Amino acid sequence: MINTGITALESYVPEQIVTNEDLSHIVDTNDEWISSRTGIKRRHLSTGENTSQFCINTGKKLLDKTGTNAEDIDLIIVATITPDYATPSVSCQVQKALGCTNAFAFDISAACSGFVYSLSIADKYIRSGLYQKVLVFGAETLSKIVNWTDRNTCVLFGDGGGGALLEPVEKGGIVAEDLHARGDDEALTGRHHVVENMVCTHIEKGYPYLIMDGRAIFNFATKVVPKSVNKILEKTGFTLDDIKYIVPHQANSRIIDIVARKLKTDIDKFYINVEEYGNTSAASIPIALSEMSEKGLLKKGDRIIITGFGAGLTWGSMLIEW
Ligand code: B82
Repeated sequence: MINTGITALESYVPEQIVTNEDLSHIVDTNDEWISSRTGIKRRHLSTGENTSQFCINTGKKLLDKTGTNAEDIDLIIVATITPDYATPSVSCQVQKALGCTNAFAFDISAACSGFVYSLSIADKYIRSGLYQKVLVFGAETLSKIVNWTDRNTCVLFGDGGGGALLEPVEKGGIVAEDLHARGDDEALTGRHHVVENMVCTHIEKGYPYLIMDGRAIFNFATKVVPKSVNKILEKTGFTLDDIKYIVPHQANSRIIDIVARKLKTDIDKFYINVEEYGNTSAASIPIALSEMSEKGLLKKGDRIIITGFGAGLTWGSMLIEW
């Protein structure tokens, strides 16, 4: 039986750091307001690099680190809601830049759940036995779609990317998943592309930025995330004592506090780095995993649950064994 393992993790975030104090000079806000409601202290913002560059830099590190030849990569998946172009896909830009001439490539749009969805897809290709080496990225340049005059949203988001090399393993790896979507809920939307052409009779007024009903998505996240984590435990027969870390999408530390309380587990089981990067949507889980790997927190035999939730609405969790 073929399982899918994560054999390497890397990330790349832009160098420029913008603190809450820095933001207080462009909108009416302050560090106390932002950090007490979100846990965010600073975020990395792009000074010009686009989403593809975050993936390319991450991908180079993954190939170097593992001694993998670019031509041996079979598939590249990029989870993003902020691609450089409508077409070509970010994954095709990565394929070209890394020289992965034998890989096919596509992007996935599932907002903050994008990395979990993409791992799920990669898992099926590898389990089929037809493909062996898959690069999966989550990367965003959210600063492109944030309204920098809206103090309620512009303080929340950051830029960056992370990724993983996935390969067949004999045991462990991706053990279980629980994926969902609820398209009828529009509490979080971003950049409306309106129809405008010579036969269009009614041109809608678009809004080119992220919009969120904070309270509504907060309630959504604190309801579905504990349920989804419990579903994973139910499917596998494990309890939270068998799980070393829960790695949630880094949207807001208050969401994570409530999820921990509802799961009746210690907050220390959760890996949290929202303080440093803000909300980077599809990039938040791979950046967190890459940091954990760098710190030596992911040891052979460790089980973790990753859980993504966001616009769509979409959400999903996965149990991965190291
Ligand atoms: S908030 O609405 O302002 N709030 C909750 C009542 C303050 C604690 C808020 C803030 Br500020 C920041 C983020 C959220 C939030 O709920 N975010 C999300 C929830 C579900 C899915 C995705 C997100 C996200 O921000 O990516 C609420």
